[in-house]
Amino acid sequence: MILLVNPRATKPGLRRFPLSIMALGAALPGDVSWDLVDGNKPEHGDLVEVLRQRIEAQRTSGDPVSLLAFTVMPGPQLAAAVPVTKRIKALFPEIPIVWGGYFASLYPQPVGNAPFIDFLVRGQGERTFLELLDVLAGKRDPGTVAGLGWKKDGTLVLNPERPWIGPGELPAPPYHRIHVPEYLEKTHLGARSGVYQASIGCPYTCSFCGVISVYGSRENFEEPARTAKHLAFLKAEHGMDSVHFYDNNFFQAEAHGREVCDRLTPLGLSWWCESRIDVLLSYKDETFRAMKASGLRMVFFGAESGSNEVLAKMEKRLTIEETLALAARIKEWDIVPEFSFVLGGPEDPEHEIDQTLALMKKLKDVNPAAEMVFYFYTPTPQRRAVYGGVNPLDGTPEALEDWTTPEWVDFMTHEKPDVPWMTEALRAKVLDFELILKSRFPSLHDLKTRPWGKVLAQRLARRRWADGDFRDPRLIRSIRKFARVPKDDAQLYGHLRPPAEPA
Ligand code: B12
Ligand code: SF4
Repeated sequence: MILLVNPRATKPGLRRFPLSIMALGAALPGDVSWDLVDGNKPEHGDLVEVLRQRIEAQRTSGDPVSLLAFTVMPGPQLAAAVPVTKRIKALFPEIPIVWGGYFASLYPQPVGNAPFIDFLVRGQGERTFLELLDVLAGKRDPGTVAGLGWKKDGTLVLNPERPWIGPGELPAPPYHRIHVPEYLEKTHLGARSGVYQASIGCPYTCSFCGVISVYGSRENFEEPARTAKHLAFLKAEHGMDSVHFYDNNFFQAEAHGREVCDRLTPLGLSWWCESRIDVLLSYKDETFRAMKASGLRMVFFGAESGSNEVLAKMEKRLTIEETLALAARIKEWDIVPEFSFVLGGPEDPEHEIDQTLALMKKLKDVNPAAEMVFYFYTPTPQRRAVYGGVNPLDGTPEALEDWTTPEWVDFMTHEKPDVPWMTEALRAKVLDFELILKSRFPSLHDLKTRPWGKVLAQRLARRRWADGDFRDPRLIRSIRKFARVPKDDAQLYGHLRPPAEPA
């Protein structure tokens, strides 16, 4: 029995299909027994105990656990994964443990340094995982498995990367191995929202992005008919009414985008995806019509910066003029754009931040429905040049446990990276602006602020927004804090949860 584990990455109400481990399980041959253990399920709060009981039960059933495979993303999921892996290894030292996913792919060295992890897999996992089973069965030398990281006399050996294959060559997600309704949650799109990924990778070269570090600058799509078939199943069998596409870059060639929309139209789903601004701007009106007709409600775009100079340094291949044009064009089709920004690069962050906040203001003038997403620049390992010319591994911890401290979790979530060029004052300036913006224009995603709080904060923010006065909005902050719906999940983000209130 192989246990495929998704350590807690989010709170139960936000859980989504655990696609990474579902993909691994689906690729295993029929004679290999496997199961999924999803730490995002509320009943899996104490994941060590869940795994311990499961391993004990398997021992007596005659199909003992032979391998534990963890998927780990940088951020809170890593903070949850480390103590669980460490404890399980201490309890069951004989069971091999393998880590894969974005953290092991971007930062293999600290994973390799951890004595409680035996193997790691970089990049696409399905075929590497299968070959690892041969290694464990003594049928293969670990040095021959592309994509594998293993230990030779206690030292990490990273085998060459494995060229990856497209989704069309991989098995369908094994929905029969999860309880689908548990994963259809209420979102701004619908009452029973699901997720899906129809392509792998991205063909661009943005020099701050973790996707191309892992998959290189290449993208491969599955056939639109296959996408529609899987989504039709989820709708017919489980009543899914909406879907977030997790593709890094959903639209590329216009004919392909058009076909996807045409195939989605009969399903009547509301949907969200991520796309490039320049790509959509190049599409014809009739394609926008097809997108709208197919239920496309919102598109997430990497606008990244309000400075063309910075965009060029990021190798974004985009201009602010294109971003403004797209904001206007997509408004005509009543599709909400969600513009994401990477603020605070190493060169003159103050000036760059001013330009970016100014662009956000203009975007709101052009298209008041546009949503803004704020991230702070966090250097990420790259295959080529790194935006800002910095060493992304500089100062990063060698020990895996050190990555789980709140400081490094803040780094990985791109919310509060402790980088030398960002001052507290600059960060506060961005956060104050964000607060006024999101009070003046309450976000569709904001399900946490009570309606009265939104109305009151909006009134107070209106004048400030018009006057461009973003300094120290203390009163608005207090109102929004007071109006927050209390957190319903005591285990939110593992160790990052606030300490329990004294009785
Ligand atoms: C779903 C998702 C989430 C979900 C997680 C749901 C869950 N699993 O419980 C949520 C919304 C919680 C989330 C949050 C975040 N995410 Co996220 N997320 C994604 C997303 C959109 C899809 C991942 C996915 O399921 N893909 C489908 C599967 C099939 O592919 P895969 O994960 O790559 O898995 C394959 C390989 O990696 C490998 N593999 C994976 N695990 C394992 C394990 C083993 C044992 C093996 C052998 C192989 C293996 O094999 C798999 C099959 O080929 C990706 C973007 C993307 N499209 O990949 C971002 C992405 C992974 N997230 C990212 C980030 C940064 C975050 C956040 C930090 C963002 C934030 N600021 O808050 C948070 C924090 C995460 C956390 N809590 O720790 C980045 C990571 C790169 C980076 N720069 O660090 C990505 C790439 C987005 C991006 N474009 O930057 N995320
Ligand atoms: S377009 Fe998006 S996913 Fe693609 S390389 Fe740039 S930032 Fe990464």
